[in-house]
Amino acid sequence: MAEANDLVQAFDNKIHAEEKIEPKDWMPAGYRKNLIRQMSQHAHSEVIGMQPEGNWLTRAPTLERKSVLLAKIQDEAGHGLYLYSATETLGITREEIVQALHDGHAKYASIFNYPSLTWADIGTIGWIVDGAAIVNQVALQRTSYGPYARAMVRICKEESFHQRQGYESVAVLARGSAQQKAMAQDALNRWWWPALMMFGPHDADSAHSAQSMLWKIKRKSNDELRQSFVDQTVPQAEIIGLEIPDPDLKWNEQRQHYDFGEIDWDEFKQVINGNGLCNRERLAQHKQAHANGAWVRAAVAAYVKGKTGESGE
Ligand code: FAQ
Repeated sequence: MAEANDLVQAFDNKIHAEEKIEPKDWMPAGYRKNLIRQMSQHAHSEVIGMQPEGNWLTRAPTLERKSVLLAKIQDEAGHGLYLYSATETLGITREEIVQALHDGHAKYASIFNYPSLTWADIGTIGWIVDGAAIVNQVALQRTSYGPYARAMVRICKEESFHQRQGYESVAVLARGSAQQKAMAQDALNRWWWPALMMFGPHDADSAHSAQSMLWKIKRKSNDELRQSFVDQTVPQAEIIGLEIPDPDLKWNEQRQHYDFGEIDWDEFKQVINGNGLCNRERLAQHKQAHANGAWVRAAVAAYVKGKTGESGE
């Protein structure tokens, strides 16, 4: 008993002292479970997030845009891989993590259940979807679990490039022909509210926030992060002459922040419960790709077994 209390005390002391918790350290079962949940969902988001963009690879307007888009999508796959590996350090296998996605037990970011209808959507995803992801992930660089925090440092560097290329692409459309500008505005109209939903429910309605903040898994609350994103994005839209689709958006001199309208939480709930526009398509495509890759996994396992005598699974 005394020993168990010592372990809890040592864990609490580390959290308090801003030291990282590492895979071999003792940690409360709830901390481990919560991290597996958040990190695996984060990994799934990176991987599923490749789909709306991959859909435009063959239709990119120039060779340069195509190369940039290809590099970005490959980066997202890399982010998924770092995050799956970091999650595995918590004692769960990749197979179990992927199975949870396929069974519908694990979520992924709601935003990727919206369709990318025009080329302007691709720039807009870079600008505001990666933009929202960065705001969240910069805070997560200080998360208390070492492997997650370190993965975030590299991921943030790459996401910054994604955000900039997206903003530049939208800026080109916004100063192009009237039709191009209208296409950019239409994309912003459709992606703005889903981007705000990426930060999750209001703090008061967030199931995991209170405990995650105490354990320093989350360093800023859902609402704080959402506000930072709005504050940084509104001036960016102004510079390129696009309008944020929110009649309630207004600078609040007293708060020194933008006030903004209410999110459609019914839509959010529908999307995270599997009923968004593309949920079924996204999951079906993931299952198909996973099945297509079975022979690669089998070949790797056979290779490792041949070299080391271990199963490689
Ligand atoms: N979508 O109690 P909370 C990217 C769920 S990466 C779906 O507030 P929490 C890169 C939540 O899981 C984007 N589900 O939850 C890229 C929970 O359900 P559960 C991904 C959501 O964890 C760009 C329930 O609602 N980033 O975009 C969402 O404390 C472009 C209650 O919510 C991350 O994952 C949502 N938006 O806070 C790739 C960052 N919001 O698990 C390609 C890491 C909430 O009990 C192209 N994650 N839920 O079944 C986080 O920071 C947190 O998990 C939050 C949610 C803030 C997302």
